[in-house]
Amino acid sequence: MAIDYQSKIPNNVDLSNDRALQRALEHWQPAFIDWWKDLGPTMYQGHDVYLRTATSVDAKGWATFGHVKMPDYRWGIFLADQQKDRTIGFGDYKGKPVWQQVPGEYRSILRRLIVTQGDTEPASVEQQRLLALTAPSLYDMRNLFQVNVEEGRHLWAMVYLLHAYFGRDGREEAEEMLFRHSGDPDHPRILGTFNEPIDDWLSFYMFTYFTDRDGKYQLKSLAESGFDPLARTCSFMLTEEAHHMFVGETGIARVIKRTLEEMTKLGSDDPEALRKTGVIDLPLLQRYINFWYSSALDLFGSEISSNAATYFANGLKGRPDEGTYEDHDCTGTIEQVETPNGVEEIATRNAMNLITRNAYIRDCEIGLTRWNRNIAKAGFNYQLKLPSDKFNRNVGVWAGHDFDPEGRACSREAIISALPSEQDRSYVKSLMVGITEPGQCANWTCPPDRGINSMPFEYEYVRAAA
Ligand code: BYC
Repeated sequence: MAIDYQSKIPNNVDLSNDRALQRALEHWQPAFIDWWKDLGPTMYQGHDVYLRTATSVDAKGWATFGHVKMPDYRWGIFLADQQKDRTIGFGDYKGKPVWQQVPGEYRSILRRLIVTQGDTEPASVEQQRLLALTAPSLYDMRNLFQVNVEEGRHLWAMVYLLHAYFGRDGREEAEEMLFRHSGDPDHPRILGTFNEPIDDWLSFYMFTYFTDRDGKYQLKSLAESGFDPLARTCSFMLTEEAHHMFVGETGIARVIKRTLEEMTKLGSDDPEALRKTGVIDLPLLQRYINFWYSSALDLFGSEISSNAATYFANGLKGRPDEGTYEDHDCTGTIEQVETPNGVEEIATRNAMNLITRNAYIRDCEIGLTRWNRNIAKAGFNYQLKLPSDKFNRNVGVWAGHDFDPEGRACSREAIISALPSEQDRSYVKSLMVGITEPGQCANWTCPPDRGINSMPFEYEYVRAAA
């Protein structure tokens, strides 16, 4: 169905034919806008920002670009088109028609999955709210805002499901989404990483590379769901997610490119000498990778999980790209899972978090290979690496065990020294200066190869309202 932009809430779910739901969502809308104004991007709410907005949910007609004030962004409800005769692709109900309503016996687990997913979206906006003040260019500032408005829309996606399919409890959960806040000691966000501050741009690029990529893999798993409205909304969210990971990958690549320029000029990779030129040395970058990657691994839950087995058995959450697997039942097979007690044989259904995480890890490697190729091309013998999955873990079988980035048992101090130090963080913060001249770029990074939507880097992506 085409997107209806005439309604107060843009949608392609025929909202105007369900007055009760429309009223409930119109009631939630001002609370969302208040939250956005209070806890969304600071300072720039009145500026015109060059944003893309969804115009259609198919691959061809996705987006339109134009200057918009963020509070006027048309947040709405967009689901990928319904597939005719879709059946459940895995678990005990494989081959049965997908559900258009919530099956009563799975109501509370489905609600929990949707709430956990939804909670991350406003969390990330809150985490990033001060970043615009130190944006390294207007291009970057625009990308930050694009990511933020789309996370806001992803919240809308989950709130729609809660309102439309979970009655009063759903409405209460939707309110809670705006009540919990990232880092709030009394009402924190649900998952660990989403309470970590993101107060410098290196962290933002790491977050969009590693944490948004967890988002991609979780959404891919939920896009397989037998609960069809969840599958359809996650399918469309995935199309928006791709740009966020692009921001991370190219953001880190630009930092590396700039550092390599200074390394080449100096003929040295000495961090001290490089810091005098105001760029980010590669060992510091590695420590940021160690931090954000290990935190992202925690987001997959435990390697051995009866929750994950239940989700799979009941057709609620599959594996990413479920269609590429041969066995969609997974009852008669086992996985070898490494644990502190040695390798254990675990029923495949109980190892779903690990299987999803392994796909994620392979995807993470792609960026590292590209970055390392550029380092080698510049003639330097340094390789960025993903740390071992045992390093710095707070969730799962390795939580509470001390392993270094190579996966060797180590002292607590060795872990701490592989993570960003206070000195690293304050050095990175010292580099953060807001650049608001079109076409200018902070010294610690460099302009991208191309701008947004064929516009040049020099374009005024963010401007004061006329
Ligand atoms: N922090 O069996 P376990 C995104 C809890 S990011 C705190 O090990 P399970 C985005 C767990 O809830 C993607 N608690 O794990 C990115 C459970 O609690 P209960 C977000 C954690 O349940 C950037 C207990 O520990 N989407 O979209 O198999 C910007 C034992 O659980 C953590 C989703 O996560 C943690 N890290 O899997 C914006 C998808 N990990 O039930 C957005 C929905 C686990 O005992 N969520 N716990 O009270 C899920 O599928 C699952 O909840 C998880 C955990 C994968 C997170």
